[in-house]
Amino acid sequence: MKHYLFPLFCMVWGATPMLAQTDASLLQPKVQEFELSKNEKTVAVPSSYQLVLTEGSCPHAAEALKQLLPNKQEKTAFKIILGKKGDKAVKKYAKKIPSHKEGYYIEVDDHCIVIAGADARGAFYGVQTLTQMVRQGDLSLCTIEDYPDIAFRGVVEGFYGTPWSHEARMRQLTFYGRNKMNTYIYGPKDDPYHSSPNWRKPYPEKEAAQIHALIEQAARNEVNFVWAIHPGKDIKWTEADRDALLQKFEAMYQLGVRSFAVFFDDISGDGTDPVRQAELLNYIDTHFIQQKHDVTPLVMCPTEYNKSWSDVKGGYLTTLGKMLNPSIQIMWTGDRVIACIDKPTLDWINPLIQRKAYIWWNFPVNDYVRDHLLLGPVYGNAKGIQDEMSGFVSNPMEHAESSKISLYSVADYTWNLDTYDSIQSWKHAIQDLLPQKAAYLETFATHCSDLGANGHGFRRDESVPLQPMLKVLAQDMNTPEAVDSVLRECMRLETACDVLLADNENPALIHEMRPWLKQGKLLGEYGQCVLQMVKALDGKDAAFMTYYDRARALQTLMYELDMTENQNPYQPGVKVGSLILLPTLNQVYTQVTSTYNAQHKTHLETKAEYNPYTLTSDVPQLKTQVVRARHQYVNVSPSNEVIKWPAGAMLQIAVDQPVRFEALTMDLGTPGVASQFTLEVSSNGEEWKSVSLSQAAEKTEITASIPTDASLKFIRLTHKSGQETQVYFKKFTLKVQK
Ligand code: 14T
Repeated sequence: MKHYLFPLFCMVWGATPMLAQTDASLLQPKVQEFELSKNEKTVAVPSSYQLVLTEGSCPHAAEALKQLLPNKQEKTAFKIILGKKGDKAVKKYAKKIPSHKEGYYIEVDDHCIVIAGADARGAFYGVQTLTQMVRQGDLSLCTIEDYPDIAFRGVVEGFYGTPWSHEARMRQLTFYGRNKMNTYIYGPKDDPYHSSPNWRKPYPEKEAAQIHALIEQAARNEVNFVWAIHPGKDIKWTEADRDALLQKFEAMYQLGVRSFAVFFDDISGDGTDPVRQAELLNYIDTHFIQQKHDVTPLVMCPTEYNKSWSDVKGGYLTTLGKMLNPSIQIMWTGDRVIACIDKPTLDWINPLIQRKAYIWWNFPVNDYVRDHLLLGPVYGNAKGIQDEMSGFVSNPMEHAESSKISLYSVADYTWNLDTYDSIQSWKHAIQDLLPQKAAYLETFATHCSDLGANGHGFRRDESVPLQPMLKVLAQDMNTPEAVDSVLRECMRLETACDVLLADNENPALIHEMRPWLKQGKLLGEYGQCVLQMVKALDGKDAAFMTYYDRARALQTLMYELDMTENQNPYQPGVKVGSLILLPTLNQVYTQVTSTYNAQHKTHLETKAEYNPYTLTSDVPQLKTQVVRARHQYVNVSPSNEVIKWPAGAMLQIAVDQPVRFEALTMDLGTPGVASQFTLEVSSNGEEWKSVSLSQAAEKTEITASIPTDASLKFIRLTHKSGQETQVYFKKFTLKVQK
């Protein structure tokens, strides 16, 4: 039976109200069983108390309790009893403690609080729950039975790009503890000592000291610090490399690591052999993991880590499933690299690997859409599948603080799948991250959640509450209700961005979001201008022209921001509201300006923004890549994947006005591969002239200099060898002259 008491108090924007009693619906993650005592009484948070516990039994829980209620005294009537199953202190409550690992039982009555964990971590989680209750105000007399639905819950720092800073990681670990996540897998792709070739070497002193500090911080927060190694790019299947790996693990063990993972993702060549992988992992399991008696089960990430990349007949997954020791966990991202998880996902993979998949959820990671910040709700993972997975960890953005919006909800989902409510959880996350300015952050995040077009085809909804009015506006811009509500929302967005830009409550968060906040502010201003243009259309005064001039200026400012901030080499730029808000505003801008031109016989610019370049391809993995013009350069976004390029297939870029193509630079990842391709240019798409490609020996870069011709509109690259080839697609940059 679940009894939630719904608050009589409304949430007040920007402030956490003090409740006179406990609101179970606000406890995070949502508790499994909450029962109010029949008398519905409350008790004030004790100003002093006597602590009853078995010394040393739950040190982190005891420490957290001391932080919460420092005023522990010997002789006070009010008691707090803290312990774990088997402790004398909680013997009386033994039957009430949930049998699940990491579960706990809480009982609050008017002279005593009991926190009894199924284990030490459960007791720590009980204290976290009590902490949240205390922050709400008086405590309702109640009992709580709580436990996680999924055994391993948390985060895998597994993205490409700038690894999180040491300070960011320290803050993350506290956050995981507070939200009952027990796993942090350390595997940043850009840490040289995690991957090839330096995985064999010990960390230098400074890095080792930092990792040691992280391990201590993880322990204080009851988080397993899982250290991952990524050896597959250059591993030799020799005893020497096997021993090198074991030695590195031993060195990490000496530093304090008690949980280990081996990643074989994103590699090609010899490292991908499943028999060798399984032999190595079983060896590590038998000779290292099982020998130490304080190490958690080994985790591995397979090379075929999602369904779309799996060749079942090739037998990779089946081999791992058969050979790997049963205690070794196998990670899985789902049906695709970026996918949400449901029952069919697990029904497909679990039988193949003969165990429950350990989910690596690739959200909110944005390493393939770096011009977007993903601040929206966490949704799309199924309920009712808790018993089919052994773990669920989220791969976040390189923006650590901003990722907490999603991570809070991942904690919520993985603890209690069936009561998970994505919108409610998202609102609570925002409240938790920035309590004083939550309403503003919510407004901003509402319009900053989609990923834009991307090669993985993974999208998120955006601007949801405003969508109905945006759709009305797009159909008929002369609908006053729609004009006014969109105008008001744009004003709200501008205000929100200003308030957040000036805010001091969480400087690390604001620092990460700054470029997007600036863009959001411009977008809010732009929206207001465009809608004022609509309102001024019938006016007899000069207002229209003023709004028009400002709208044009704001378009330029948004473009300039996109060209100057967050200039990473992958997806440079800063996008906000790109799913529906900005496109709708641009459409209204075009319409209103065209109408004005027709009425006044003027020639104002009607185009809001457009991309003269289009990409077409019959290479399935390249079809959805994005082509962008920046200054003199036209770039196709690179892909992290191994591209299977069919025989005769091509990639074409077309431009809608003739230009002069100067040169092409590309990187397909392999020396000598240029000879398999032809490059051609055309002015009409029918007659083609070929251009020679050059590639220096041993180099992966390919260049072509294109003979002067100012009338070109097409350029295409065709694979001419008679059979499919595998390449990377690391760079494709065309230099043009206007
Ligand atoms: F190991 C994995 F499960 C995994 O997802 N690996 C990477 C991960 O590090 C990265 O952050 C994530 C999102 O981009 O996707 C995987 O990276 C890729 C994705 C590809 F499509 C690497 C190569 C790819 F071809």
